[in-house]
Amino acid sequence: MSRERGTWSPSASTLNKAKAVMSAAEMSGNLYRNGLGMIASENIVSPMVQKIVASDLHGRYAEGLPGKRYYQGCDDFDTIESAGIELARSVFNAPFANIQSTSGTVSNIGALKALAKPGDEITAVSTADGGHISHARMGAVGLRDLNLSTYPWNEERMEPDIDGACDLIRSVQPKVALIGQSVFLFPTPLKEIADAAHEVGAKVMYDGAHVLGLIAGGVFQDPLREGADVMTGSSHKTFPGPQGGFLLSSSEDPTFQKKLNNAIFPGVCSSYHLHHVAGKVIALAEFEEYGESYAKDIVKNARHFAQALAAEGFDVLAESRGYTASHQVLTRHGSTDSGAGAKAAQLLEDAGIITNMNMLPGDTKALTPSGLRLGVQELTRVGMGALEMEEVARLYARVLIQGEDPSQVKKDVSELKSNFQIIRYCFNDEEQNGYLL
Ligand code: DSN
Repeated sequence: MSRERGTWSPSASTLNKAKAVMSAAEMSGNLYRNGLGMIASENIVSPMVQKIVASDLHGRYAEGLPGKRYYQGCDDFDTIESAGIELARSVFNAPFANIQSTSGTVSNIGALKALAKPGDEITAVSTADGGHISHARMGAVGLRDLNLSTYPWNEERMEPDIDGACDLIRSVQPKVALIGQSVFLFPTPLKEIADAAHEVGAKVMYDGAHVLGLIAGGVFQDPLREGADVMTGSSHKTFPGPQGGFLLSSSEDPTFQKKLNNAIFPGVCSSYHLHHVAGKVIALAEFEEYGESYAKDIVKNARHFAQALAAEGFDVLAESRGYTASHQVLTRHGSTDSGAGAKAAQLLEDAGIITNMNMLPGDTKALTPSGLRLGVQELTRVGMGALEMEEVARLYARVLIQGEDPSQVKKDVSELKSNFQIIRYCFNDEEQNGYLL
């Protein structure tokens, strides 16, 4: 086919492929609009964030820091990023904030670049116990060629065994003591670990990806005051911004701060998705206004949901600790490595409830785990409370305990969700209290 410049009309098959992609994206949106999004690492962004993410910034470049750029045309973006750095410092109560990283994992790679050299030792939670893949040799830790030792795990308390972790740190003498998980039910007793780490000259890195909104909302723990030197995190989980990352520090030392900034650019990012940075800034402003009540409501809902699931007959982990102190709830659906978690997740999806299978203590295979990890941050964001948590637990029971046909349950899921179509905890326009999904 000859293509005259500027006049190319795509062949039907190319156009159809693009249309199929557009339609798949719309259907994905409908899945969540009519269903219950309960993946603990996801959230929905406010309409103002959606708008700025779709702005002209999506195609622009910036490198460096505000006022010190390698490209022209950045003055307005400098205003945005400077406001964002100030807001992040305030929202996370951090002397240092870098808001450029494009994901939590990228923040982790950057932090590990700043804190360690290839061949150094690192201690972290194992992926089997809920550590993130970037804490493992298969991920960022391996990319940086660090020698990993993992903390012993206290299954009853669902946290590192603190004495064991401190002993490990004292014996391995790592450069980095990494704390934090993707399965994150309870705050980590950080002070003891930080004391042991600092005693052997290690830096403490806290991965707050999942719980960043809860930390900023003052309802989880305060890592930067409890001994963490650096805190990394995602901007799109309990912190309800667009996908991206943060790198924060308790350090006032300009040389260390420069090292952290350099680790992101030029360390691991060239340009850094300016539209998402701008979205993070709006989300930070919204969080400053509404974050505290959002965080409180998330934890209240998670506890209530866990109790309601237990009352329905589910095996909910960590009963002795009140099930959860975060946005997450863990349920066991069969024996170790049985794949019961995968089957449960599929049945729930057939009923319009979107979750993820998850390894629980004892499981060794990521694709056939026994459990589910559930998050209530998205349901909370559209205004669901205690009554709805009970209703959702009943819907789970109909599918997974009573064995009802998921397609029947799906109708009631959709009916429930139809009453929760407004995004809360964000700036409103003049006509309505919140925005339609
Ligand atoms: N793997 C994601 C999670 O769901 O926890 C985090 O990157």
